[in-house]
Amino acid sequence: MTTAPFDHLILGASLATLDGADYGAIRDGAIAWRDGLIAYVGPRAELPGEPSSIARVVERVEGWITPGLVDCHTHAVFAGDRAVEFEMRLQGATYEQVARAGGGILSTVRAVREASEEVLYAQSKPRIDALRADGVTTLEIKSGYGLDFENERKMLRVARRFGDESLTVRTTYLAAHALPPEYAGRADDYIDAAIDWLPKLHAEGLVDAVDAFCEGIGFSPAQTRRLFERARALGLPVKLHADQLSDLEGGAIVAEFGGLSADHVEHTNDAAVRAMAQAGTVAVLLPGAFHVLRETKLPPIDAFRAHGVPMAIATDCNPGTSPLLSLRQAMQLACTHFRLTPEDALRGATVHAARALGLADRGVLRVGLRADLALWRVNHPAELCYWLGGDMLDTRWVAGRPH
Ligand code: DI6
Ligand code: FE
Repeated sequence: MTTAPFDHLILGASLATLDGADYGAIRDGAIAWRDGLIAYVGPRAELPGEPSSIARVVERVEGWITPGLVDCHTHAVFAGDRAVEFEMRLQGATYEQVARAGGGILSTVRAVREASEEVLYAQSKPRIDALRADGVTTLEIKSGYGLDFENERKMLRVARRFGDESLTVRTTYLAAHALPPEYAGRADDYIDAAIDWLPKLHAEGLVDAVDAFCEGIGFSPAQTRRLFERARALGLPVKLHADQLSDLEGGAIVAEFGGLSADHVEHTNDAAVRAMAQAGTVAVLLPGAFHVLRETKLPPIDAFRAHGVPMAIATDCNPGTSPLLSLRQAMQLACTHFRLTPEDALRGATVHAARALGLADRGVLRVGLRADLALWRVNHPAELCYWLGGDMLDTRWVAGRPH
């Protein structure tokens, strides 16, 4: 008896492979996988042999198949919410004023510290479920609302629990997010502590990357560099909340460390863009935060394009500046606010986002890569960036298994 070369074969859908120009589109396509890896992707007409003889499962579907979406920047694990702060900002308070008055990130820190691990998990789960329901198959989650060893650890443990066979989770250590009240006036001491916790959490297998909030209301470039040096010594990749509210050379700092990504980047200057291009650092655009904060300073999209810096798009799902539960919606905002094309936005939420996480095995439909796919009820992939809201996902497959 001969064994079928494919576990699973899908016929009939159009494919946005993102491998090549014009979405890498293949109409009336076929895609097959074996052991969780793509084994055929191409036109149906070029499939070798009878479908029923070459695959154990043959499905006929309609719609468009894209790579599973990758949300490469979230703070989706937290407790409580900040709706009151939203109301304050609508009455004229700025994000920085709210933060300096003890609200902002620190109000979420209080809620996270009070929550047990179970409560933190239960409160975060609906958000993770919403992101999954809109096509996310790989999700990054940051710590950064614990700001002490036990509570950063609690956040990372909860984040890890969301990772399973139906969702890849990458965790990022963001203890350098805000200065906790017990360290008021002692930011350097706090960074020392955060540097000290990192190897312990890494030894527990809880850390995939290291991040910081380099900003006037966050940490200085010098403090960021000290943390990054420790990350480098441990072999951990870095990324950074860079140049969101002001230009602190954040993009250049990440490039200096050969980092994965500089995120936000509204105020990043031209020299830093060039440094990012040289280092292969991805620019992660977060249009949800831009939208909610009613920002007007656009990230240097043309410069990123001119210098060949890949642009990723993420939700930045967080309780303060981006309570955004759909990566497709972030793609829509990237098109409307930043004038990305829908094709660029889709690449931003797949292949470039995977790169921002250091993952080279996904984000494109190509033989040999993971069979992480999303099937959408749309007539054209641009529709993914066109609708505001709605329910367009038919099925997601993660490593070849439907979920
Ligand atoms: N920038 C952000 O977009 C989030 N953190 C950061 O440094 C916002 C986090 C929050 O306001 O809770
Ligand atoms: Fe963020």
